[in-house]
Amino acid sequence: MEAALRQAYEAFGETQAERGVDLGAVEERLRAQRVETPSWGYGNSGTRFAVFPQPGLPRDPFEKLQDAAQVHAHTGICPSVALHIPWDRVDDYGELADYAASLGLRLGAINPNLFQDEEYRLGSVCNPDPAVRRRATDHLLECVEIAGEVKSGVLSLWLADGTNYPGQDSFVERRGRMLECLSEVYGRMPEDMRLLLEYKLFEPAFYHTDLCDWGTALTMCQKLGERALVLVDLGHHAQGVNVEHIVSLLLDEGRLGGFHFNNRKYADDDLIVGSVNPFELFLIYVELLEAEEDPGVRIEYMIDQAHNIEPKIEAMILSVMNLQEAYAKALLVDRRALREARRSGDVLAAHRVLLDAYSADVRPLCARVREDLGASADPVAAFRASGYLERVAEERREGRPAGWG
Ligand code: RM4
Ligand code: MN
Ligand code: MN
Repeated sequence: MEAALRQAYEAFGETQAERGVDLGAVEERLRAQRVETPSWGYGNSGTRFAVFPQPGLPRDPFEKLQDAAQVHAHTGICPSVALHIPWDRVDDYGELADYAASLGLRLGAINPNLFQDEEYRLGSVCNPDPAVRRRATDHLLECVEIAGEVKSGVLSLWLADGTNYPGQDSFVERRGRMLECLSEVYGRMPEDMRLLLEYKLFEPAFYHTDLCDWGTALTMCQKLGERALVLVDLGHHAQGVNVEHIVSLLLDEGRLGGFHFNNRKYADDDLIVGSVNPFELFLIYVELLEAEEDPGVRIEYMIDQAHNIEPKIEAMILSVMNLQEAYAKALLVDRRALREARRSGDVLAAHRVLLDAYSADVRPLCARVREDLGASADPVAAFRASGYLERVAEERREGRPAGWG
């Protein structure tokens, strides 16, 4: 560790010791933090209007894993990668899993794609045509198989189903169709597999969305069974919705399955995690602290991001660093003082307990933890200095970059 950083870390340690913080325990939890990155975050993506090409993009799932391995090497906490099928379809999933292992990675959540085929114009599992529902269900079953082959215990499902015009279809019938299809899939999942159900307010449908919020997702999960859990994507709510409250409610119901971290200003913007609203991220982690201490609780922490103008690997690294910092700050919350302030009705004392933790500069702490993990104190600088991007830009000149096609 550089001298200046070491000094900053020591000063931080002294301040926290005065606050009664057990720094060893905080560091242990930071070392155990895990974040899964998405294969699709390394390939091409764009807005509705344009895709801006970048040099050195991966051309297949194997190369996406190479890029993900860079993120893990520099941050130390991203050993797994989510796949999107068919974007990441390969002939031999065992080979892909072995390749991941050779890079020090493993394959994570399997994400089916029920939104790009022509047949899904009126929806997938909610489609009025039983033949289309059959096709959608078969794709989900294929993804259960793949999850088994790559030893991932997670099927992560987002449905684009919805309608564009009032009167277009029956809400209730659509819900029944969804339940029927998902029940078949749930029934075919092995005992140790979990189904994560992700909701989203709108888009691509503009009048109604079949799974539009935590309530529609939660009630569906309750009907399916206890291994069906809700996934919260931070960009999938109406403006002003209190996401940390939703998180606490789902935890209390034992139905919080995981996150898709990203950030937004307006809608599903898929920006760098913590870039627009870092305080929200901190507050979400505050809600998670106690639940994480329950050994029965398993939450998948995943990033779901699309980088349109920013360099992809660096953007992913920055997202992970922002997650580390948000978690570190949450771990500094004086929970005893918070409980006391709440009990005595001291509104501002309670609020200030949070502000006190939030305002700490945890960068030296996170740098130290990353070094302990064998990663980089300054991941972005280290990645830039490594020359990786220049190298792959040269190696990957030929062929077609992977993307949402
Ligand atoms: C959706 C949703 C899904 C993601 C797709 C690409 O908005 O967030 O999780 O797989 O985008
Ligand atoms: Mn998502
Ligand atoms: Mn999204």
